[in-house]
Amino acid sequence: MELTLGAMFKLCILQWLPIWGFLAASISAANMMRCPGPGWQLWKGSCYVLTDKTSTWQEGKSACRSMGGRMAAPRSSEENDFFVSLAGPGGKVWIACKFNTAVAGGQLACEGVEAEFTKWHNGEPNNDSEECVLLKAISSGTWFDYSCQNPYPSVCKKRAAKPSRDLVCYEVGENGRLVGTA
Ligand SMILES: [Ca+2]
Repeated sequence: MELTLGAMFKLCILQWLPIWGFLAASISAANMMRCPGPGWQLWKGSCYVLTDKTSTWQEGKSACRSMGGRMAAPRSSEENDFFVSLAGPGGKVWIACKFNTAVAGGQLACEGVEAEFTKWHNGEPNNDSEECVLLKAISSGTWFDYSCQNPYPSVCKKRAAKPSRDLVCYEVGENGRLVGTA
């Protein structure tokens, strides 16, 4: 490996080499994970963003796919709180929960599977004609069943990018310190 002093260069290492493995381990895993493009926020190994336009629930689902992700639903109280921060003060956002009206009584599916975590507002769900689920930051992140045709932003999610397991590259600054992954 030839190093050029006094200039920024790219350092590529094989992570299994012990000495470089130690160096790589000194950089936190969180810093090594990245989210694509502007607006995506990293949270626990996944990237989240709101669609930039309001739309029906179904269009929101398509918009998430077109950004390489999928519409997301919180799976825990902690993730629900993150959705609240993503929605911003007063925000109302579509989440990937929808009632299957083909089932008697309507079965709630979140991200395509039967919902295990829910956070209904008092009195909700309250209307058989409201099949989609809206999370309201202004109501402490509680959920409301809503008509799917209403226009709101949707929460999209995708996995954060990880560097290759075998070869990882870092930018090295003039002072010899690692600047970041390249
Ligand atoms: Ca309702």
